[in-house]
Amino acid sequence: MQKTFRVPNISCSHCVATIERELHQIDGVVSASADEKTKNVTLQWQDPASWETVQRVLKEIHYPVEEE
Ligand SMILES: [Cu+2]
Repeated sequence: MQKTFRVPNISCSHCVATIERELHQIDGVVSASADEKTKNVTLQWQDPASWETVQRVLKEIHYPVEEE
């Protein structure tokens, strides 16, 4: 699975580093790349990771995914 989504709370390179680090810790995440300027995150994952897990983790670290 691959998805690009927006995380409005991204404000600097530290946010980017935190998000990438936390996402990589989810079992099943293949790649995670956040962009400071666009506030977009591009993520690739496989089982046992799920979109629900990703959303929950980002919410827990105070970088919730933008509502669509
Ligand atoms: Cu920051």
